[in-house]
Amino acid sequence: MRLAGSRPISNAQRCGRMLAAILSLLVFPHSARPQSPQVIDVLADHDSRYKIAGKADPVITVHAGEPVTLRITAIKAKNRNRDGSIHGFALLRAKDRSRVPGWDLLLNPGAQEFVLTAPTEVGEYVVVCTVLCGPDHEGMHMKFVVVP
Ligand SMILES: [Cu+2]
Repeated sequence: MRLAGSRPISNAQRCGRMLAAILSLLVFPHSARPQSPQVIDVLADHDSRYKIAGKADPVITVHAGEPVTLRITAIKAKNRNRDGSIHGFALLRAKDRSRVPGWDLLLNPGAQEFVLTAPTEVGEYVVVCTVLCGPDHEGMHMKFVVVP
């Protein structure tokens, strides 16, 4: 692609760019949607740790019942499951460690996306790995908070 500003652009080019911008809005309307789901990026890393960019102590905070898009990149630790999954991502209620339906995910190597609904019950939860991914598997967990 030509660098903008390297030459004066014609009206036809200007028109083309405007059309491209309008088309991108039609094709990708998410940015324009007022109720777009919260996108959460998580790394399930080779050292059996969940990581969130910019957070030393990763915690996921969501609003009760809101739509959530989980984008998880998984990198293999030592072992993989027979089904090929290398980490898990299961949500448990902190008070009794009971599982939250719909939040029991198996992760394959690489990037994957899940469209989920946040629990409707406000409170503290914990994310745990459900794949025996390596020697540090027991330490693979993360805080998860549901706020009103
Ligand atoms: Cu794991």
